[in-house]
Amino acid sequence: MSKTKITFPKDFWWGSAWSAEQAEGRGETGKAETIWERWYKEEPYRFYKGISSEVATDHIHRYKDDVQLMKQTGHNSFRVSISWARMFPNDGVGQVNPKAIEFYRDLFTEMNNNGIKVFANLYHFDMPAALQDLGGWESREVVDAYVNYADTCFKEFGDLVYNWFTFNEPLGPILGTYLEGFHYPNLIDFKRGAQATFFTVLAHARAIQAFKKYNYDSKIGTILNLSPTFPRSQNPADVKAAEIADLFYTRSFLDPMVKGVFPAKLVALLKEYDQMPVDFNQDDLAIIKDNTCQILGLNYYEPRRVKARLTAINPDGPFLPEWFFENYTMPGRRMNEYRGWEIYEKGIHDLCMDIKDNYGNIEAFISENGMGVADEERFMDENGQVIDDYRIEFIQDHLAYLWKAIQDGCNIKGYHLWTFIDCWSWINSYKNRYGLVSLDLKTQKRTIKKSGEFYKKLSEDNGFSYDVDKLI
Ligand code: BGP
Repeated sequence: MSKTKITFPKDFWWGSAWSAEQAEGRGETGKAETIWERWYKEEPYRFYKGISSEVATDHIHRYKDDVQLMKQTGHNSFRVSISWARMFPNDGVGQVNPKAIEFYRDLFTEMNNNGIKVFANLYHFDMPAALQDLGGWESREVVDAYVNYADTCFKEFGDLVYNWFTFNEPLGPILGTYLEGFHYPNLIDFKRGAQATFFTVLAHARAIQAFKKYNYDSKIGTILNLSPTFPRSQNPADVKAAEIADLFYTRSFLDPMVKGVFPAKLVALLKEYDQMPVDFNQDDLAIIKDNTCQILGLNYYEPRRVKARLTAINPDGPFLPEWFFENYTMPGRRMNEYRGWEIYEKGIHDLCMDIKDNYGNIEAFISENGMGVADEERFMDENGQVIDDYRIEFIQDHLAYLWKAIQDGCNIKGYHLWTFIDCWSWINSYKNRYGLVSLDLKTQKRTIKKSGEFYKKLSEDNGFSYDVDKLI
């Protein structure tokens, strides 16, 4: 086994990401209730160990120190999300909150002054609850409110932001809210989900339309969670199952947001099953066509493996994508058992190649990738540092395939890990820790993990030594 130094392109973006609801804590600026706060009040037992987002990682009070920690862990860029509920504390609409503007301007200035580029995302699962009551993403009124929020952010923070993003993982709230029951208000209704999908895409396009009038140097795009889809076998039934799963989970947002059109095969399938959204028109479609991504963030965690259905569907049950496939458990797969996700590092290469070959090789970067591990105190040394060699290995193995994708011509500009300091993970709360920096929940003390030290060196060296013969 011989190791060679693999080097990334000049000015590669090394960093990480998190979101407002997961990190900031409520604070004293004033903030509308979000769906997460509402849901916690109604069903606290749905959240791991009953922990809410009330305090989270208390970034709202500790952001100056946190920026120093970003530096100490090698960040030259970092993605935050801006809280819609904080910007518009009156139910997500009305007067903008001067205290929220002050907070984000201070944070972004602090980051810039420390050599950390600001990647600002607008929507990361955190709908103001009052707007959810109006129908959330099923409502045109909510799309209008979002565009107003987006436009306000462009105006107030445009001079401080390097890259903008309209949404993080827009598929997440659709799955969570309408199909799988892990986002408030937990409806099971595909057709309503299709409407919410359409309006999410419209909101994205209208935000880009609003952004263009400022003529900033920065770019705007979106962040998608994409799992390359693999059929169990080349049996035509398995291949067809994989193609349909891929339409639902990969092409549904990727095509309209990057190419400006919905995939014809998906539309035909929804028509056949009477699952098309009801409210859409030619003007909407023209806006979507004309306002597509200038940059794309790729969140990669796991592959999707599927097979043809073994059992018949219940025709009286609600329509779901699973009518067309079953998930396939590949013998011998490696798992991150804490999160229940397969570890398959080559998938990052396959994903990037798809973007190169089928999406015009649009400028892209890995916007999330990471490994959540439970009970990391087990791995603490006598100084309280988490010795997370498993995370370092996970990062290196993925980066090696990302490097290969770049050698193969992919237009990849950076890598952001999920996450910076351990943060609140929705219904999983603080169960799985993902950070380069550990968090003591009782004291809010932050301690750089071994992976945080590794990450600093990685960023300084713009690469690392690896046995590239291992790559397939
Ligand atoms: C992504 C989300 C993040 C983050 C991450 C880890 O899907 O964009 O917000 O939470 O996944 O997943 P989880 O928190 O569910 O373990």
